[in-house]
Amino acid sequence: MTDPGVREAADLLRQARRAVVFTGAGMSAESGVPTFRDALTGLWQRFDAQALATPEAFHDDPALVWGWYEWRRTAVARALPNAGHVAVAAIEARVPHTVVVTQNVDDLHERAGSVDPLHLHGSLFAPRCSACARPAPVSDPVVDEPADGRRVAPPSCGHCSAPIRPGVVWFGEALPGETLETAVEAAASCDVLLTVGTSGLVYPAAEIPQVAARFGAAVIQVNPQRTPLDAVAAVNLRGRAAEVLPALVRAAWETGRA
Ligand code: BJW
Repeated sequence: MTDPGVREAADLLRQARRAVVFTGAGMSAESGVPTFRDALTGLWQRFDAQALATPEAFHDDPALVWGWYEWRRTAVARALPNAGHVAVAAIEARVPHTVVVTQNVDDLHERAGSVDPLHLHGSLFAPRCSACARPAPVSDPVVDEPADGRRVAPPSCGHCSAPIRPGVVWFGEALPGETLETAVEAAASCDVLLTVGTSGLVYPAAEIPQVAARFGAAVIQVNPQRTPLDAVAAVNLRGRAAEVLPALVRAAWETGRA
């Protein structure tokens, strides 16, 4: 029998005319990509991810930070989208005007079939010059990247010779303006927002479900843990993305009114 929360969420999704799917690191956890707040391993276990994801860390020790991102880029290149990513693409195909907004810097939504997800925090696959901001070529992921990671000096910009930096948004940096604006507009005009696998701690991204709720949308949350977004969610589904999202799609469209 379908869980009553899943049934309620499925009814909301089936009736939606505009939806937003808002995702965080938990979305990719079952693809083997660690969440941002999981303990780091290998060379990086002495560090806090929150301290590595800053312009100051890159300035002080570029090889440490570039090595960390190369290790993560290799891990993502080896990972596959999970059943949750596939379910998000299915929702997008069924609910008109669905916008996928992700905080993730991986490309697993795209590889599962989502069309142009909005990346609020950039991408592991869009390095740029730290000085002149020109895009830099993306090298092939290293096949024999050591499991424990390694320090790697960043390449130099072909134009101005400054170090190349990862194309992600670090703490203290502005999010890409147009992307954020599009995401906020989608949240303000949707009738359902599905938030998946985010701790809801990092701003301004965490505002997005709150904007949707403020403008009258029903917020559905998928997360095994409680988060500050519980307070705005009409339905809280406590479980993992790769299990709950396919169940939601089945309940909404495959088993009719389950
Ligand atoms: C599962 C699961 C499964 C597990 N299924 N679920 C207002 C108030 C307070 C502070 C601020 C504020 N406004 C701004 C700030 C400062 C700061 C901030 O928010 N700090 C907080 C820590 C307090 N924000 C910023 O600095 C932002 N910039 C900014 O505000 O600029 C202002 C400015 C304006 C104009 C000019 C200049 C400046 C930038 C924030 C950038 C965040 N970047 C990062 C790193 C990206 C690159 C990288 O990946 O290395 O983005 S930080 C990190 O957090 C990453 C993530 O996208 C982001 C969110 O994390 P997420 O996705 O929620 O992951 P986790 O790990 O936290 O949670 C995982 C969840 O999954 C958990 O809940 C699990 O339970 C769940 N889960 N398994 C489903 N299987």
